Amino acid sequence: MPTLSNPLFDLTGKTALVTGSSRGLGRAMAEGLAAAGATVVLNGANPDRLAAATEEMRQAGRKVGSACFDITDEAAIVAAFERFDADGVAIDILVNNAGIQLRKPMVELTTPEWRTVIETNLTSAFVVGREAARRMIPRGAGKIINIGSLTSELARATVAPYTVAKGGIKMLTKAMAAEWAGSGLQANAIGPGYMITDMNQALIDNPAFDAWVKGRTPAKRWGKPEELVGTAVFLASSASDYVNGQIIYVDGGMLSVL
Ligand code: GCO
Repeated sequence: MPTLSNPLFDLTGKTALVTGSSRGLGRAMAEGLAAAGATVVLNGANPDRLAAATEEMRQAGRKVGSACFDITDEAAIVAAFERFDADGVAIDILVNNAGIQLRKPMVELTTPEWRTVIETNLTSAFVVGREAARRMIPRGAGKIINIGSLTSELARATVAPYTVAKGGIKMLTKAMAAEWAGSGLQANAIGPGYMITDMNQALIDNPAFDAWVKGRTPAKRWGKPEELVGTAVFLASSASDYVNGQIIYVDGGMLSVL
């Protein structure tokens, strides 16, 4: 991980909670925020996977803790933030990353399946964001980074609930800015393009889809999770103190071309 040269991007003394950070994009962003000086609180619902990730980062010398809770369980979220309060942990940076994908034509989709994706990918960002903001507002400062998607802008067949949720993430980010910017918080979003993750492995392994991504993306390749780190550090740092309600696409140019 490259070292920092500009204090604007220095996260020393800050604590960052990254939901869904045992692996994938969340883990990559957690590593990057830690490399920029933050103390990172990893989150996941699977205690074994979370403990392993936490230990790996601790062995690497990172300042890291963990909070095991399911981001679809409001009581668990509230209890986690009450534990932060009791332990004197102030969450300065929240990355609402946790999410799932469910690929199925809408005519075959059940309503419970629809609700599960919306709850996991959108409602969770509201609930965790609300709990974080309730603590950030009295401090007059805080950074909220929601993770959107190319599908925050464009739809793809068979991923309707994911698309609707990620479109909601874009507008939730603006709603957070509308209500909380005046209290010193900055709420923004990152829209990853087609990234190499476990969630996308089935697509990567599909030669036709792989060729489509490489042909449709000006950069002619899938993105790497660590390629989100620069944008995450920017939005988590004082370098973005006058940036609010924005979504920054890290997509190899896909959204910019027909
Ligand atoms: C899909 C993928 C996408 C990517 C990403 C693109 O099935 O099309 O899962 O949704 O994960 O969100 O920005």
